[in-house]
Amino acid sequence: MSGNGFGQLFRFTTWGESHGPQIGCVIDGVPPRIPLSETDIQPWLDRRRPGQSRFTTQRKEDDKVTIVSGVFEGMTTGTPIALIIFNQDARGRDYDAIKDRFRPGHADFAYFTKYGIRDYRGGGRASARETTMRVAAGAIARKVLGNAVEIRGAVVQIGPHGIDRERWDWDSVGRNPFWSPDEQVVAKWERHLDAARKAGSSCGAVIEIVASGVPAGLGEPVYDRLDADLAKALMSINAVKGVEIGAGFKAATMAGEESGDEMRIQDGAVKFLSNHAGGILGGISTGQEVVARFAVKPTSSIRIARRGITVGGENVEVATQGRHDPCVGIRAVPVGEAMVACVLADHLLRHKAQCGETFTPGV
Ligand code: EPS
Repeated sequence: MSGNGFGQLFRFTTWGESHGPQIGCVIDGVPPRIPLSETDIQPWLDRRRPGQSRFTTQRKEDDKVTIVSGVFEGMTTGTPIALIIFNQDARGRDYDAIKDRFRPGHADFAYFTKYGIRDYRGGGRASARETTMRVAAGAIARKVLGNAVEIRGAVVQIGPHGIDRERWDWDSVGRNPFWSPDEQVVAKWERHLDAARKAGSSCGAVIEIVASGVPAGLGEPVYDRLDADLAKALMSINAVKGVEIGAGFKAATMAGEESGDEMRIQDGAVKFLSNHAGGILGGISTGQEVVARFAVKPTSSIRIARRGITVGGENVEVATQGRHDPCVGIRAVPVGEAMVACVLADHLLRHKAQCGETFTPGV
């Protein structure tokens, strides 16, 4: 039934609307005795927060999180962890003009068709505001995974302009407003975004998430393969229209002898000579970096008038005011990282429950 929860052993459920009073989540299944406080969660939320550059929505939220249950004297107790954030800059009236209109490409038509009622204030439940709590859950997932697992993300394409992978530098990602690992593409992206913004338009993006230090053995074949769960997790993010693991769609163009990652034992450990599999074989992590990409469509709430319909069945023109990201894919980087963290934490707990510690061949 209602799909507001994600995961099996590490399970989180989010609630709240974009222009309602609060948003929150409950995370169940977190092992006891993990040190946890708001300071473990806040820095991740600060990376996603709106209003931090001219290339994102100008809505100002401080996204200050409070832990309201599941932690005692700085330690998780094994009981549900509840988190809450108060919306500070909600402005539902911005949407009065479109309360009876459906925006082309927006979830509002589908929500109304399904439920017969919708919260028209912004995206309501379908707003990027909801992703705040995914990031909060992801911060706790990172604690479950421990420091040996590192999950990082970057934007690799905005509109039609991709990065040059030869220039990939993780240190660049934190130095520009686009999370680009290629500093030289930034000027081009700036021009593209400024033009879209000024025209009242929007554009899409591709984000890549890389998780290193992931132990071999995570993933539950055949239906809960690690890659299947990652695809679901990333596809569940607002505006995502495509997900790839490793070589992804390019794998279909490769020959067998090129695609399969060759293996060697080196210094008593398994070494793969390439990573087209994205760190996953048979739905199970191999110990290589787990690599996933997802495509975010252009924001559908735009100022350019487009053909839409009303609740009453009239043909109208729809233009959206309000504060929108000209490219919501930019702020999807911390969200993608968080979803990957939640999937990995869930599968770590599931793997340990069935198999105990990991068996590594050749060691
Ligand atoms: C967004 C539009 C606005 C933003 C939102 C992203 O939301 P709504 O359509 O619900 O009014 O302000 O971002 C946030 C509030 C947030 O916290 O991420 C958009 O179109 O991209």
